[in-house]
Amino acid sequence: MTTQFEITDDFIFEHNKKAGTWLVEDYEFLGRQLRRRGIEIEDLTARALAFQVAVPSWGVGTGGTRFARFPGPGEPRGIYEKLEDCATIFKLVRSTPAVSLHIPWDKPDDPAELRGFAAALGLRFDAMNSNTFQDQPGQPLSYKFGSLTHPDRAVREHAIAHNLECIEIGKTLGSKAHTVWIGDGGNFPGQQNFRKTLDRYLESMREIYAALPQDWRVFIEHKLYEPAFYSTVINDWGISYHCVRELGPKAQCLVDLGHHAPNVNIEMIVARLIQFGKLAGFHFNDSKYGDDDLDAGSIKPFQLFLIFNELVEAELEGVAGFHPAYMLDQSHNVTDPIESLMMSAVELSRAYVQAHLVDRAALGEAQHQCDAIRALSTLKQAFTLDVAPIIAMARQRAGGAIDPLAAYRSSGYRQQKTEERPAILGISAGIV
Ligand code: PSV
Ligand code: MN
Repeated sequence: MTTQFEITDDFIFEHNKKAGTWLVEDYEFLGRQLRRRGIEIEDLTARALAFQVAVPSWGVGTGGTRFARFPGPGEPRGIYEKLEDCATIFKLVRSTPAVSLHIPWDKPDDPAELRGFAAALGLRFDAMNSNTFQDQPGQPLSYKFGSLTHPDRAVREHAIAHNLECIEIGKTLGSKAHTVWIGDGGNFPGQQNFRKTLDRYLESMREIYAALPQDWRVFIEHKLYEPAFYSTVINDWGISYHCVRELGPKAQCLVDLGHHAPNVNIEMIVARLIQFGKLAGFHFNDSKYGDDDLDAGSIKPFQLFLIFNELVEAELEGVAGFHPAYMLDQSHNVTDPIESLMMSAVELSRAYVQAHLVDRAALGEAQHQCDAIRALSTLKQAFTLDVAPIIAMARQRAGGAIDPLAAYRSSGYRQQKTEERPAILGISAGIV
C-alpha cells in the first residue's frame, strides 16, 4: 500500500502551541470559579478524559436524503479508508477510539485483517449493525415487505442468517454487541396484522439471541416511523422493552435520539430504561422534525444535557448493570463528515461534563421540598457554565487538538485525500 497522508502528533503539538496560551488562562480562571462552588476542576477534567463514544463506519461517508446525495471530495471508498478517517477523528478529539460497523455496507473480506488494521490505528470495534432494510445486489428474496417479520418464513430465515453472519464477523473483530434495527412495517391501514408481525419478530429474534456468544449483548433499536409511514413493528420503547424482556438478560433497548415523536421526553425514557436494567446505549444525533440525523447537540443541547444528567446520576450511584454503549449515528449531507463527527463528539463530552457539575444534593433537596424553581435553576446552573476549557484541556492532555476543527482544516487532510482517493462512480458511502 502506498503511504497515505496522516495528521501527525507533531502537527497537533505545534498547532496546540498557538491555542495554548488562552487555554491555560481560561482553565485557571474556571478552576477558581468552580472552587468557589466546592468543585475541583481536575476531577471534571479526569471525567472528560474518561468519556468515550464510538463513531459509525457509515458516518464518515457523505450521507443523503431520498432526493439526492451530493458526494464530497476525498470521500472514503471502502472500509479501510473509512477507518483512516475514523482514526483522524480519534487523533484530534481523543474520545472516539471505537468504530461501530454496518454490514454489508462495510463488510470486510478478511475480518481478522481489518481488526489488525484498526488496531494499528489505535481503533477497536464497538457494536455490529445488521441491515435488512435494503436488498443487496443479487439477493434472491426481497425485504420490500419486511425482513424479520415477513409473512414468508423463507424471507425471515434469510434475514436471520444475515444477523448471524454479522455476529460471526463481530466475533473476529472483537465486538461485544449486535444492534438490530428493522424497517419492517406497513404503509397502509390493514396492510399488516399488528399482532402477527410482532409474534414473528420475536420468533426471529429468539434465533438471533440464541447465537449470541456468552459475553455479548443484543441491542434492539426502536423507531417511530420511516421507511414505513403508517405502522412500524418496533415503533417505540414500550415495544422494545417488551421484546427485550421476552428475549432475556442479554437483550437491551437502544435509544436513537431521532427515533421519537417530536417533543417526547427522551430523558425520562432513559431514566426508565436505567431503572429497569435495560438501557443498551445510544445512537446520538439531533433533530428538528423527525429522524433528521443532524449533528449531536446542534438543535437541542438542553435535551442532550438532560439525558446526560440521567446517565451521570446512574453512574455516580453505581446502578447495577449500568454500562451503556455510546455511539453516534448521523447523516452528514452538507458538511465534511470528519468535521461533523469531531464536533459531535465534543458536544457529547460537553454534556457529560456539564452533567457532572449538577449539585445533586441541592437538586435532591429541592425535589424533596417540591421546589420546582430551585430544581430547575440547579440544573440550569450546570448547563449554562461554559466547560470548554475543561474538555479542551482533556483533549490536549490526551495528545489531541485544543481546537480540533482549526487543526483539521489547517492540516489539509481533506485536500490530500481528494488527491489520494479519486472518486469512483456508484459508491454509496453514507446513509441512503
Ligand atoms: C435507522 O434510521 C438507523 O438509525 C439505524 O441505526 C440504522 O442502522 C442506521 O440508521 C443507518 O441507516
Ligand atoms: Mn440509529
